[in-house]
Amino acid sequence: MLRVDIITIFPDYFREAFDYGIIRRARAANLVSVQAHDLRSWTSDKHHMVDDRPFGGGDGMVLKPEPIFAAVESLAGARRREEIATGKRVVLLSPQGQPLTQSIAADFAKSAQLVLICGRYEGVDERVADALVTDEVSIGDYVLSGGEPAALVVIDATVRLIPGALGSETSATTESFSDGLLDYPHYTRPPVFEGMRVPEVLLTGHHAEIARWRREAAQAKTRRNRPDLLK
Ligand code: 9WO
Repeated sequence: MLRVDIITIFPDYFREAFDYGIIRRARAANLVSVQAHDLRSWTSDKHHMVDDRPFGGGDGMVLKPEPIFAAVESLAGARRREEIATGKRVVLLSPQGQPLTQSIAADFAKSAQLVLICGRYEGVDERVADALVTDEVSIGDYVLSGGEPAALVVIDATVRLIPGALGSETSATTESFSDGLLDYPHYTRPPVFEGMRVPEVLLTGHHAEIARWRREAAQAKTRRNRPDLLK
């Protein structure tokens, strides 16, 4: 069973996020447990302060290190990266992280525990990334208002790769990225919709021809939208 713990100042953001589709089924099958925790519950001052002003000046506020270290200590049993048990990962979602890939998600799916730290405000005290985090991960080159949407993306990509999480109707190996290309185009009925025809070959039942069409269509799509994947 993979245990996923999310550290956030907005735990309610995740309230219904895991009640749908593959994640819901994986939870029901005890393949994964997911829990969001309020960072403020690891503060010790009267006002439950999680942020403070940046050293060196500048706009906005920075998430303080103490509550984050305390949260990871209570959730993963360690206060330093070196003390984190094998199979546990402490992940900081950040635009400065390494880009999330299918291979990183597959790695996460094999772990015993994922602790996901969601940043807010202008950023997170760098001592978290330096001394506590095992993986700093970005979901793409854009700025979000916080790490929460990125945590959802990481969890979704990860949970569906836990053996048994996908139904027999879908196999993770026949999908986008497993062969380094984008997925081929899909069609269903009707064969003609507002004058737009489904490619004739898909209606013929010639499986070898269909496989060839799909391979070529996937290549064409990849060349147009993601030429970087072909190099
Ligand atoms: C903003 C910014 C703008 C220009 C160059 C670098 C920059 N970094 C940031 C930044 O770190 N903003 C964060 C916004 C502050 C903490 C909350 N935010 C955020 C974005 N958390 N997580 C993301 C994110 C984005 C993409 N993938 C994973 C996480």
